[in-house]
Amino acid sequence: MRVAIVGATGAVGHELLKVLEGSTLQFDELLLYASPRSAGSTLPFRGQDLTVQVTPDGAIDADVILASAGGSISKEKAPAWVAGGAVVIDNSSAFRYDADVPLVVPEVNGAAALEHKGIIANPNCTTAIAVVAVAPIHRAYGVRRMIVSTYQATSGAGAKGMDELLNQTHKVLHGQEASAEVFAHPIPFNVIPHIDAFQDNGYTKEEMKVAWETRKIIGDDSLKISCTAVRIPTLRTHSEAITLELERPATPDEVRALLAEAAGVEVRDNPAEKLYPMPLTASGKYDVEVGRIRASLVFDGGIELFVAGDQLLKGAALNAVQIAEYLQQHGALKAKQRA
Ligand code: A2P
Ligand code: 11C
Repeated sequence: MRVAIVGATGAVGHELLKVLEGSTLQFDELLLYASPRSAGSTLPFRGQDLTVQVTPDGAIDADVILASAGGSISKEKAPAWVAGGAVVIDNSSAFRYDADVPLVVPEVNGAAALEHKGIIANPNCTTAIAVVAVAPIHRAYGVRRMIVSTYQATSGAGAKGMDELLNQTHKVLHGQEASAEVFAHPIPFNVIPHIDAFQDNGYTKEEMKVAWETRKIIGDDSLKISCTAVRIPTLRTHSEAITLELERPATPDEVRALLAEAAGVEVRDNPAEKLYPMPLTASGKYDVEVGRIRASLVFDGGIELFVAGDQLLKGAALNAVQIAEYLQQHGALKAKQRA
C-alpha cells in the first residue's frame, strides 16, 4: 500500500506527516510531493528522511493521495490521479459541492466515504470543527437553525498566514509598522471580519462554506445556517460561538451528557474552574473542545455553545487521515497490483 501527500511541505502537509506517524493506517511506502521550489528537500518520517518530489502532471503511482496543495492544483491534477487508480482525499474546496463527491467527517457521515467515485472531499476546517459538536445534537434534538460566529486562526491561510502573524507582531513590538500581504489588513492586535471573497449576498465565501458544507455532511438541506467568519491573531485553532434552535427542547445538562459520549469531542465546561474551550488548550489536540454549554436566551429550548478545534488537525490533516483509516477499516482500500 502506497500513500502520497501532495503539498507535503505546507502547514497541513507537515501535520499529515505527523498524524500518519501515529496512525493505524497500514501502508508500506509514503511518497511526498510539492512544487518545484521544494524538490529534493527532505522531511522526516518514522526515522527516515523522505525526499520531496515535484508533483507530476499525470498519474501518481499511489493507492491513496492526500492532497493539500490548494484548489487549483487539485482541480487540475486530481482527475489524472483518479484515472491512475488512486483514491484522492482532497483537502481543497475544488470538489466539495459535486454531487458525486462525498464530503466526509468520519464521526458524522463516515459511510458516505464508501460511496466515492475516486475523490473524497475533506471539509473546510471551520465546518469540520463545528459539525463534530453539532451533529450529535442534531441527531438527538433536531437542529432547525444554527447561527455561528467564528474566531479563526492564521493557519487557515497556510504556513504563510502563520508567518505573517509572527513577523508582523515582531515588527509592531519593535515600533515598526505592520503591513499585510496574506490578509486583507494587518493581523497583529486586530480582528478582521473578512475571510475569502465577498459574495453577492454580502456574506463571504468562508461563511457560505459553513452553510453549504454543514448541510451536505449532516444530510439535511432544510437546516438554516448563518455565519460571520472572523480572522484573529492566533496560530492554529479555530474557535466558534454556536447558537442552535432545536426541534425538541434540550437542557444544558442533557447536551453535556450527550457530547461527553460523542466521538471526537472533549467536553471542557466548568466555568467555576475557568474551564472552557480555548486555542491555548485545543492546539495540538485531536478532539474538538466544547464548552460554555447553556440554554439559549433567544430560542426557547435551544442551546448555545463554544467550540475550539485545531484547524490543522481536525480541520484538515487529522480528518483526511481518519477518512483513509475508515476506508481501510471497512475493506474499501485496496493496494494496486504492481510488478
Ligand atoms: P512548496 O512548499 O514547494 O511551495 P500552505 O498551504 O502551507 O501554503 O502549503 C501549500 C503546499 O502546496 C506546499 O506544500 C506547496 O509546496 C504546495 N504547492 C504550492 N504550489 C504547488 C504546485 N504548483 N504544485 C505542487 N505543489 C504546490
Ligand atoms: C481559513 N477556513 O481559515 C479557511 C481555510 O475551504 O479548505 C480553509 C479553506 C478551505 O482561512
